[in-house]
Amino acid sequence: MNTDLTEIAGKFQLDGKIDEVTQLGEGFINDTFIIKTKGNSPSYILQRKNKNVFSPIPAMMENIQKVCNHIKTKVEKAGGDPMREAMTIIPAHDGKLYYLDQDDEYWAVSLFIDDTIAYDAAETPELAYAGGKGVGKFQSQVADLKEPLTDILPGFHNIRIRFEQWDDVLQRDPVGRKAKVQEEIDWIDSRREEMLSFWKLVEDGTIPTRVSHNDTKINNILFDKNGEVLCVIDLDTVLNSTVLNDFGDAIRFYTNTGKEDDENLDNVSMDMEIFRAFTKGYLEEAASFLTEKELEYLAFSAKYITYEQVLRFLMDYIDGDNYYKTKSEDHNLVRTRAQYKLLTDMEEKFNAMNAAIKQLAQ
Ligand code: GN1
Ligand code: MG
Repeated sequence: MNTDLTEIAGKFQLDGKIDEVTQLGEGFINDTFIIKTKGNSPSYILQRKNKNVFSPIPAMMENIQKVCNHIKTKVEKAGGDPMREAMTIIPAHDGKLYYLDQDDEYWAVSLFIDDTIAYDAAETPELAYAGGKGVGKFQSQVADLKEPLTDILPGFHNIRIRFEQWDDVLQRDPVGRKAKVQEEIDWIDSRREEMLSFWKLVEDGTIPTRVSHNDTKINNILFDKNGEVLCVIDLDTVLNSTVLNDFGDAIRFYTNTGKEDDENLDNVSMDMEIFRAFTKGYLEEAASFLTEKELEYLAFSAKYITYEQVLRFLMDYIDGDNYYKTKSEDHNLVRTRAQYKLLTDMEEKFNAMNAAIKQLAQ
């Protein structure tokens, strides 16, 4: 990338003089950097937002700002620190929530919250419990956000729309990979009706639509040094959808005993102890607002989101790897198989998940 990151950072209303801008983490979607400043001034997160995924970016930034402001008000009322317990978006010098560079790329900046820990895996039940409380608390903080958010990701967790994309990619087979993955394609097709019948309940309002985060993997949460959740980050995907997406995606990520792209499928399974711990924390915060129908489908949502993830990785593989950043030619296929292994283990443990939820919800 030839972009001058310091110049881009200079377009925003930062405190202090910029010292250096360096890459942070390896996101699948956006490019993320940290801006260090001289002296005692704060650090910042700089992101190039992926305009092929989120569209339009200005509306996405408005969504994020609405959610941040709403949470800040809640935190203040509860006597907390709104600068640490909610994200702070830093506007550009012209007041916009983003900067558009000469290559038509969108950049955004937020305050870096220091003295926090981001985990890549839920190593202990204690951490999973704290994460569950974090996701539940986030949902309860935004539960009364009445203004609708702009849908900048049409069909994100909507399996009906995913199937439209799926059918289209399979029909096009743009890079000739389809014939190699017939077995994997059957995994998707054999569960189509089951998944659609769940989504119908969201479409007809049986399962309510609320403000949801939609990308609740553990590294999208900042923990404080005592292991408590401080702040939920990565708000790009906040949407009006079912909150079951958040529970399901968290279970997909937290309970996996292997990696999301584990090549050794023996490593991959669903850890029921982590499931119980996350769910306990989640229900402590969320049970008061969840409806009976939402509770009834909690365990199913873990299967739903994991299935969707199998579909998305496989669809991207067949499409020629246009969506997710990949590190090898068959990376998306490796991810597909690892997530499918997780799905089949969830299917085996479905009754156990439901029993645990029943007990914890009492
Ligand atoms: C992406 O951006 P990141 O890494 O937090 C993706 C999620 C997937 C996840 C898979 C906008 O999340 O939906 O579940 O990768 N985000 C988007 O790890 O597509
Ligand atoms: Mg993220």
